[in-house]
Amino acid sequence: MSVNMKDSLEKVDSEITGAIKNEHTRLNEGVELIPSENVVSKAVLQAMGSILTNKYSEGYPGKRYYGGNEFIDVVENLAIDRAKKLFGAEHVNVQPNSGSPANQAVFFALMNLGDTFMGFDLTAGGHLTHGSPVNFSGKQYNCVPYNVDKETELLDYDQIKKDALKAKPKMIISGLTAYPREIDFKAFQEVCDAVGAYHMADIAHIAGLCATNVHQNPVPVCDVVTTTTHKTLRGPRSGMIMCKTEDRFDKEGKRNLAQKIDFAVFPGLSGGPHEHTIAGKAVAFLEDLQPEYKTYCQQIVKNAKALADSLMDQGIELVTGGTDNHLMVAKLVNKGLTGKGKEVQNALDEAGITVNKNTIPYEPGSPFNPSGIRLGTPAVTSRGFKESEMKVIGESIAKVIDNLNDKTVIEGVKKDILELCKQYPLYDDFQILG
Ligand code: DSN
Repeated sequence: MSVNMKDSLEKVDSEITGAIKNEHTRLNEGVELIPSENVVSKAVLQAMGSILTNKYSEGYPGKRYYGGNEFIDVVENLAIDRAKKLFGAEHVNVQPNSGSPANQAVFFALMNLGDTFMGFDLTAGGHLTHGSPVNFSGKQYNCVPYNVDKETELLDYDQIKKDALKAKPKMIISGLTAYPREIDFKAFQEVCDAVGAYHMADIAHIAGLCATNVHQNPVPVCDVVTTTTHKTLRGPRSGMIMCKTEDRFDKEGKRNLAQKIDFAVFPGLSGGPHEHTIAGKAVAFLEDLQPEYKTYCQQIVKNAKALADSLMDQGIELVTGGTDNHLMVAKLVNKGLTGKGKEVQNALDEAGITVNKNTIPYEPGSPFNPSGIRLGTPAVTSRGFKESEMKVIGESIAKVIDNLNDKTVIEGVKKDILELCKQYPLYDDFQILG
């Protein structure tokens, strides 16, 4: 094969083209209910697929280690300014490549190795980077986890405060990946104030809801807030850190809080930022600043409540008995499916419904064979689904769960789902860019 730099992807690489087209068909013909996923606009895709991928720009706008960055600075400054406006943030770093590196940078900026912090237990709704023993956060730092109340499955802020007074953490992380209720960031801040800890909120899942005040916004409250940009924010797969300028525990230090965060990202952890992705973030933030985006975020929550109601009407139990945000966790124990989250995930996949197996609080199975599935509405809401479609999807999910090994039922559900999806085509003007 001779390489011609001007040939299209379709002409150059039929294997990658085929995989992209198949993924498009999968998305178009199925219902995407993984709560951490979404579908981006064509404008975001174009920014990410642009020539900005060519450039090295180590450093920050106006202070780069390479020449030729005048237009890259325009891109990065636009992303920063739009994010500040969206969240009311004092300082923003748009360079982390995803949520985990963003969280790692905060650990690096605010703590010394071995320091104690508190994070939400992974099986009850936290994240790997909130102190899991197999992650840098649990290996290199001393994590004292907090959990939900066994009966209510809700966060118990009085208990968290008692635990914090004992543990004396340097930092407390608030945030979620599988907790279906509103997080009270002010209550977490009170705990942090009582024990003299930094407060880091990880809003990767709920960032869009926070930016539009559909959920409490932690940015005015916390020292530092991290997020991914590809979930409810509906931007490219990436991350971001927002923080106060001043470090309230180190007012005389060599660097203020904003400078500590920036220094931890670069040169602490990363080299050249991915400016094509930063351009995608800038475009997404511009979209998120429009009034329709708030309506979208409100619809995410309405759809989640409709899906939760539909599932519960079919006898499926949910963690905490419902949802306040974009996600819910279905418990399979009362269906005789303890430890069978993976089987349910696979059966739903066959029916064209994508969810992920998930642990439930005080999991009786194991992380690899958990007793729940996690579902969420950001992607289906982007597609245009409303409450009536969520009711049908809830009924379809229940049918699969109740007939896990019945291929005829699963085939029937698949047909219904395909009919539903045909009414809401996704990327119908799809073409491979380039
Ligand atoms: N992996 C993400 C999720 O699915 O919740 C969190 O980063």
